[in-house]
Amino acid sequence: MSDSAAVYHATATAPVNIAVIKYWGKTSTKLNTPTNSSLSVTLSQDDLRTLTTASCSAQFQADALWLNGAPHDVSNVRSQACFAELRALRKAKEDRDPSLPPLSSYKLHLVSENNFPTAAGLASSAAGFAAFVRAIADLYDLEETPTELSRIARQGSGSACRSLFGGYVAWEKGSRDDGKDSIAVQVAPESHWPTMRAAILVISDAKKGVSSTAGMQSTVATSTLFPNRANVVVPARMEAMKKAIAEKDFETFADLTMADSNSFHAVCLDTVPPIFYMNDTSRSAVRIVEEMNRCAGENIAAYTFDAGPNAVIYYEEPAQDIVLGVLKKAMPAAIGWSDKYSKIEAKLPD
Ligand code: 2P0
Repeated sequence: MSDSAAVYHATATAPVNIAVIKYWGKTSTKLNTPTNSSLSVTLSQDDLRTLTTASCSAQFQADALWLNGAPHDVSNVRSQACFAELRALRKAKEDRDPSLPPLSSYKLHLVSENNFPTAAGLASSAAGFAAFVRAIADLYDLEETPTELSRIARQGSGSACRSLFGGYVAWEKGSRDDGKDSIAVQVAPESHWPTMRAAILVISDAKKGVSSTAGMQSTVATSTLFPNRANVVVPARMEAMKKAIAEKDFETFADLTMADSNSFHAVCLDTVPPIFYMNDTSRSAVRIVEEMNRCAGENIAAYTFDAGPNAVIYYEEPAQDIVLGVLKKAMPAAIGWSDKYSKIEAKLPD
């Protein structure tokens, strides 16, 4: 029986993920399907996560979202696509069991908070849309698997589909015209590689100049390097990365991670007009990690950069003192503005 005064609630969290094989390019902006598959490592929710409470009630007048305390627009097509898909699943459940309260017909209120500082310069859309979808799915008591929900989160923000899981996650681009097989799957749980660690080097907290959505569309339209990356380079790297993860082969994991970051930034540079996400300080971090690995005689650290200048450094726990020690010592000197330099060490989940 429904109760017109009742307010129904569910709370969920979703982690931040950092891609080691990058998503960059869409085959359909409407469906938000990618030109290539991608693979990410999920960071610890202790350090970086979005917490979202979803509520619904017959009393609510409109769908609404508050993000870190401020009202946020949900009239955009991406939020609307997620609402519509989740409501359709709930409606089907209510049709199967008419004793359920008709939550699919109620307006939704979402309250969302990040536990990481905005100054970290991290794109929060991945964790944000993943928590959005997870919280509503829990409110609606949906039985869909994380992979099934990833298809919905993808329509909110591509990288969000990978944040429905912990550990190592592949977003398989799919081949269907309707995008139904463009979904995320867990390649390995976090417990598979317990020594894996990530550190985030905050180089700038400035908002990025070119949004990912606009940047990738420009790259697809203009870069002559891009088709080779999407069709040849990345498919081979996806397989090699899955094998490296299965074998806990950090040497290969690091080679592939650094190569793919550099390939992604190369196609950005090859875009007309060129897109620069890395800056001189980012390039210093590249040189330091390359030199550290050369001196060690093996890869003890791997850098990767997303659509901004900040570095994520992967390493294994036994190398922590040397990797973070060298970075702490070298980076302030290298960048000369240590007051603006900060770091979050994000341990992966146990
Ligand atoms: C990634 N990035 O794989 C890549 C690497 C940035 C560089 O996914 O348009 O915010 O919302 O689907 O997911 C950023 O793109 O783009 C991103 P939309 P999204 O993590």
